[in-house]
Amino acid sequence: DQQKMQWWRDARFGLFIHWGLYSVPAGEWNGNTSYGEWIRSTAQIPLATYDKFLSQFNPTQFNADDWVRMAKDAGMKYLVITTKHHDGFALWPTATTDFNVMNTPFKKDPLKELADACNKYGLQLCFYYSIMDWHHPDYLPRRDWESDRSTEGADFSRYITYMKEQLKELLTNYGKIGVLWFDGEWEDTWTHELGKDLYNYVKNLQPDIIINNRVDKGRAGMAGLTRTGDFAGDFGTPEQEIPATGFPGVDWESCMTMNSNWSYNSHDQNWKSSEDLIHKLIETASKGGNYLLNVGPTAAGVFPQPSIERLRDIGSWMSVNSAS
Ligand code: JFZ
Repeated sequence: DQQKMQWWRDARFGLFIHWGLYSVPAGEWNGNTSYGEWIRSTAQIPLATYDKFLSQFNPTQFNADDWVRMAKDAGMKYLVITTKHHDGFALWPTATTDFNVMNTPFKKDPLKELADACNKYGLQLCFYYSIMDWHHPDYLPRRDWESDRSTEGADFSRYITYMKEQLKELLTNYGKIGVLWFDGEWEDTWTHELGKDLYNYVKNLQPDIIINNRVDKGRAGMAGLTRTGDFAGDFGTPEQEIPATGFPGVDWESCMTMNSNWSYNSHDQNWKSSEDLIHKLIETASKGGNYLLNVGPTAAGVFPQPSIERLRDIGSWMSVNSAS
């Protein structure tokens, strides 16, 4: 297990990508411009309305090679992409649901293209996967405003089978996956036992995969950073903050976005400066953590220009100051 962590400990720096159907409204709904990847929940969009984004997801400008090269040039060693966020949309061709990328005008597999580009540039491809799912009929609980979706006949154990089928696809069709980055574990239906079981399931499919602490219950953020007790997960995930000190003997990763949203929001111009981002990378690395820096690509498939500029600036600094 120490062995399998080695590449990740050496890596220090990775790219987080939030990209999915929520990129289509680009943060805006009914005149409110403050939304991100939570838009279906926070703007209370009915399922049938949200489903219509399927026909509008057409990233004709997507070029996996460009994305991975920008990460590589910034000095990043791995890439974590949202294969399925809380909205339940699957960014790959899956046999488990129609709610997937093949039913968009794009009709291609972005994960396959990213896997090829990661192989080419020597980055580790990693997958974000949300346990919470606002689309699947067997996922519980419903959002409290969703009176149009009955819970009658819903069976959470069937949802677990569904997750495992999806994870089997993700872990058998794209070669070696570096990290499984779980999220959305905080609702009452998720338990410590289910978390341990899912951890073991993923490990059986790829023995050397690294799994974050959000697979287990009650391990969100800093809570999971101590290794005492019976917890599943290989590293902790404080968010939007760098802890005051490191945690000797504990692996952790700080994830952070460049503006105020994880997914693309055309109105969000609250960009951190390149200098600020470089300082945060240095501070995180100096405390023994990894830095996972986020970009929210547009529905057309491109990185926002301010993100491109910041990645470039970080790369310039890295080319002078990093060891490899
Ligand atoms: C989660 C998601 O809900 C969010 O949309 C985004 O993907 C982010 C990276 O992860 O949000 C969280 C999860 C955990 C904490 C905070 C926000 N936490 O542990 O403090």
